[in-house]
Amino acid sequence: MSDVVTITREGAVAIVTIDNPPVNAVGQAVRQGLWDAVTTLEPDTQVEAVILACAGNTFIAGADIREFDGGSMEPWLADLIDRIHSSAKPWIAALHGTVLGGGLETALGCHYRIADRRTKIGLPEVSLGILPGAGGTQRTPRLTGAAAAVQLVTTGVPVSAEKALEFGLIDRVTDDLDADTMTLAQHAAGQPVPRLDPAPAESNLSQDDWDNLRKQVEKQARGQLSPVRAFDAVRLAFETPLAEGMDAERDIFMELKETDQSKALRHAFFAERAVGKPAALKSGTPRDISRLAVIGGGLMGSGIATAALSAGYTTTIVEQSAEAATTARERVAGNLASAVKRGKITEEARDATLDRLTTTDDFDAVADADLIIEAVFEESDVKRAVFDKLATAARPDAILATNTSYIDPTTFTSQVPNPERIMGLHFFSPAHIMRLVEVVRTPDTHPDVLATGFTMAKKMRKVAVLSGICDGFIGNRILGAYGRMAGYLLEDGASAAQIDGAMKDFGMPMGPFEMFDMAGLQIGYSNRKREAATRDPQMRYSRIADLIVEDGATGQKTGRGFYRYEQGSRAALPSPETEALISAERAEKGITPRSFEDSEIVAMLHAVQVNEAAKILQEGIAERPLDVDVVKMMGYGYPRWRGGPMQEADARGTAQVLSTMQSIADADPGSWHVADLLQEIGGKNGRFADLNT
Ligand code: 3H9
Repeated sequence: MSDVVTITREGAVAIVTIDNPPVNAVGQAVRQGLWDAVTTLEPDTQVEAVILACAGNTFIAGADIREFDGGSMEPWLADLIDRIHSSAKPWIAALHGTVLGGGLETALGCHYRIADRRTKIGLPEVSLGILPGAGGTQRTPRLTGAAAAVQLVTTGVPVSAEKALEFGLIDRVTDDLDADTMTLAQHAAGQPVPRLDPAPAESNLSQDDWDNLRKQVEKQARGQLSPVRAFDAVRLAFETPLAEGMDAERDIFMELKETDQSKALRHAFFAERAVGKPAALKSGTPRDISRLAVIGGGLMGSGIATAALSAGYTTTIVEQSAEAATTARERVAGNLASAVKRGKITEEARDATLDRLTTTDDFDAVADADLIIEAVFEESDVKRAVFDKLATAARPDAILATNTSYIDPTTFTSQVPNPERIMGLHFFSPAHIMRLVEVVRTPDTHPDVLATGFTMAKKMRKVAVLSGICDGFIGNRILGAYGRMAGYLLEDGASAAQIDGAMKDFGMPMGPFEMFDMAGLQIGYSNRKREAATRDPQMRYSRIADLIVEDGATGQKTGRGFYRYEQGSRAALPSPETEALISAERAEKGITPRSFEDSEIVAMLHAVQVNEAAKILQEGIAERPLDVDVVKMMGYGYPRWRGGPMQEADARGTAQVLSTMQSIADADPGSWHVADLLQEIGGKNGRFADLNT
C-alpha cells in the first residue's frame, strides 16, 4: 500500500484517498499510488463505484511543480487519467479546496465531479509558462464549449464551484461533500459509465472568429508564450479527435516546459514563497497584534489602512485636523467601494470592515495600538515630528513602523524608547492594491518585530521582502541606476519613444520615460537640486529632465514632459518642444547623437540593474538574488515570464551581462563601476540562482 494513496471500502463503494500535504500535488508517488489503486480495484468484483477524495485542506492542487526540472515522470499523469476514464466502474471525484491544473485534469478523467460550495477550480498552468498537459485543453472544451474553455485555459484564473457548474465542468455543488458524494456513488454503482465523446468538440465559431480570438489572447499575453500556445491546443479540441488532441497537447507541454519563460515563471512561483522565509527571520517569533494605527490618512495612509482593515485589523487613522480625518475615512470608504464594484467583497463585508475603522485628529488615540505605521509626507523633519509624539503617546512596547521609500529608519531611533521596535515599511502605491512591501530592518530591529512585519504583510495578502538600509532600499536603488542609464541613452541619441518601445517589447508595462511622466517630474527635480552639493562630480549628469521642468513641463498632469499629452488622455505623443530641447542640450554638450539597436538598449538597461543588484547583494542589503527578483516583479512591473533581472541574467548568460556592463563602465568610468559580485559570477559564467537558499 502506498504512503500517500490509500483505499478504504464502504459496501460496494471504494474510497481512494490521497494524502500528500501540503496541497496534495500529484507527484510521482501519488501517480504511482493511484495507478496501483486502479490495478487493485479494476478486477475487484466487490467494488462497483470508486470515490476519489483528498485528505487535508484541498483536493489535488496540481502536478508537483518541483518535478518539472527533471526527475521521473512515469507514470505520466495523462496515462493515469486515461486509465481512470476507461475504468469499467464509475469514478466520482469529491472536490474541495483548490482544484487546480493536474488536479482538475484528474477530476475530468473521473466520470462524475461533485464539489464543496467553497471550492475554487481552475487551470493555472499558463501562469507557470506551460499548458494543462494531462488532457485539460482537450477535455475542458468537450464539457464547457469554446468560450469557457478559452477563458479557463488562457487566463489561468480559477472560478467558483457555482461558476464551474454553470460552465458544465462539474456535475454538482454541495454543502455536505462526504454524504452527497457517497449517495452519488451508491446511485452510480453498477450503472453504465458515462464517457466523454472523443469526437471533435462542437462550436459555432468560424475560422475568422478563432483567428480573431487568438489575436486577442496574443495581445493580452504581452510577449508571454504559454497563453497563446494553450489557446492553440484548445482550438485543436474542435478540430481533431480526443486522442490526437491529447498527443498534440503533450508535445506542446514538453516544448513549453523547457522554455526560458516557463523556467522564469516557475522561479517566480517559488521565489514569491521563499521571500517570506529569509534567514534573518528564523530567530524571530511574530507578536500577536490586533490593533493598528496609521499616522496620516493621505493616499498612502488610507491605502495602508484599507489593507489593514481588509486583513481584519481594528485600525485607527490619525490625522492633523477633524476635516482631514473625515477625508481619510472617505478615501478608505472609496477604496472599499471599488472593491465591491470589482466583485472582490460584498456590501455587507464592506460595512463590517468600515465598522473597524476609527478616524481622529487626536494623536493620543495611538495609545492602545499594537503596531503603528507612520505614513506622513516623505520628509525627514515631518516624520521626525511624528516620532517625537510617538515617544510618549505610543505604548512603550508598540511596534513602530515608518513607511518610506528613501528615508533611513535609523533617523528616528534616538527619539523613542526601545528603538529595537522600529522598522521601515515601504508600501507601494496604491497600497491597498500593490502586493509588494519592503520590510526594512535597522541594526537594532528585534527579530520578533521583523517577523511581525512579515506576518502582518501576509495577512494583508501582500508579499514582504526583507531589505537592509541604503538609499532607495532594494527597488528604488535599482530603479535609480535604470533611470540614470535611460537618461544617458537619451542624451546619446536614442529617442524616448525608442527606449520606451524597446522596454515594452521586452515586456515592461511602460518604458522609463512614460513612467517618469506618469509619476511627475517635480519630485525628482527637487531631490536632485537638494542633492546637487553632494553629487559625485565625476559622475555624468544628464540635465534633460531638469530642463524640461524648468521649461514649465512636469509630466502627464501638465500635458507635457518627455512627451506631449492631450487633455484627458494618457497617450504619449511626441513633443516637438521637448525634442528641440533635447537636441539643443546634445549640441551644447558636444554630443553627436548615435543610433542604437533596440536589443542594445535592452541589454544596457538590464546590465545596469543587475550590476546595482549585485552591489545590493554584496552589501547584504538583499539576502538573495530571488529577493531582488520578487521586488522588481511585484513592485516595478518586471515581466513575471522573465522572472526578474537576476533570473534574466542567468538566462542571458552572466558572462554576457558582465561584458555589457564592462563596456558601459569602460566608456564612462566616472559613472559606472562593475560590482565585484558580477565580476565573480559573470567571470565564470555562473548563475545568480546558485546563491538562492
Ligand atoms: C500542472 O498541474 C501541470 C499539469 O497540467 C500536468 C502536466 C503533466 N507543486 O502557495 P502556498 C507548495 S502545473 C509543488 O504557500 P496557499 C508551495 O511551494 C501545477 N509544490 O499555500 C508551498 O511550499 P513551501 C498547477 C507546491 O495555501 C506550499 O506548497 N497548479 C505546489 O497560499 C504551500 O503553498 C498550480 O499552479 C505544486 N503544485 O496556496 C497551483 N503548490 O511551504 C500552484 C503549492 O515549501 N499552487 N506548493 O513554501 C497554488 O496556487 C497555491 O499553492 C495554492 C495554495 C492555491 C494551492
